[in-house]
Amino acid sequence: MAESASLATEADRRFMAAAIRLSLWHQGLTGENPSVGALVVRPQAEGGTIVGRGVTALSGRPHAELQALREAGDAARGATVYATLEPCSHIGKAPPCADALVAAGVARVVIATLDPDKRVAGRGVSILEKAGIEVVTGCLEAEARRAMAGFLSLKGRGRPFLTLKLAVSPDGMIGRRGAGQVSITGDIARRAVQMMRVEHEAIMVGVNTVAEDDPFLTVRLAGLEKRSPTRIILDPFARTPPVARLFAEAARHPVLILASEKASRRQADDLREKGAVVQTVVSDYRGRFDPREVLRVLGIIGLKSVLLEGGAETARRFVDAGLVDRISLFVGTSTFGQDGIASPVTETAVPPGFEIVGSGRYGDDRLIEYERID
Ligand code: AOF
Ligand code: ZN
Repeated sequence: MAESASLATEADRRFMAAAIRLSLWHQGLTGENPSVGALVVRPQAEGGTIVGRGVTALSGRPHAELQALREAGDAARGATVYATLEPCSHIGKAPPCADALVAAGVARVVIATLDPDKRVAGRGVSILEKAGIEVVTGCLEAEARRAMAGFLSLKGRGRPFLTLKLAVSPDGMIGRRGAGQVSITGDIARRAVQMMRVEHEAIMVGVNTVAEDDPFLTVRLAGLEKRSPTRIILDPFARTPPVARLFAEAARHPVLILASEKASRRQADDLREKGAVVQTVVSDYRGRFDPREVLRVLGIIGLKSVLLEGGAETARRFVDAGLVDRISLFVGTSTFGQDGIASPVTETAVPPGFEIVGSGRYGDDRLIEYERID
């Protein structure tokens, strides 16, 4: 993007970091809109005072800047505004944020990253500059882009950002054949996984995982139960058992089954009766999905972020197709030995093109996070 990061001061970076944190509040709750953070700050010698705050409202509107300006009122005149995304220039359900910033008489706007939306794409910046407002772009851009990776993926590639979560034993196994759900990590790590579910719009698994483990795939952290994301099952032949436990809460937390045109209509109807939405995705002659096509369909639905939770074969196919953007690898403490199911990713077998972006410890278990470097 137009690199004007050199004009960002240390104070600018501090306020932008606060705006990015604010943007995370509504992560996953703003529909196809990104969750943007905006602050109105009255500059002072010592940095400044925040007089207005805004985060994109639930379902996507009103936008962050309008709310921050509303809170600031007259104090916005001559102030600096921090926005994690370029203020919009298009007329949607509300007038453009860029026009609102001009009307409010702000003196300076600091932006983390430009908006890839074709209706905006630099026009927001031009409106501000034409009105004589000083504009700084690229402030904490990498951090802001990470915070809205889902939106950028959907707008730029037409598909959701895909995170693969795996829990492996130290000898690189993700389970034991025919043993159903086995514990690889402890309770603290399992809670961390539930938090990851909260942060994504959908969880995706292959049908074998449902048949063998019978998981709920919901969030069961006290107070966050409502944040269970959509549960997606890759199930070409509509063989998800209608008695699967995940149907228990289908009315509250959607179940989306992706089946192929080869699935029996009766079985698909049975699953619909259990509360699932069954959507057809084209498959090959063996009834296998092309992972690219799966993500394309999920993009059409408008999903910005998906957490792929297994099993091994499903994970491997998305990894091999180069479609995984982030890997969260939990490593437990007890080895499995033989009859284990080998993980497609281990600490010593990381797919090419990934680098470590973070690590942590959850009880006795470790988490290593990798991201694709493009
Ligand atoms: C902003 N501030 O807080 C957000 C923005 O359907 P609409 O009218 O809400 O427009 C959606 C587009 O607006 C979305 O694709 C993105 O480009 C931008 N989102 N812009 O100025 C905000 N959430
Ligand atoms: Zn806007």
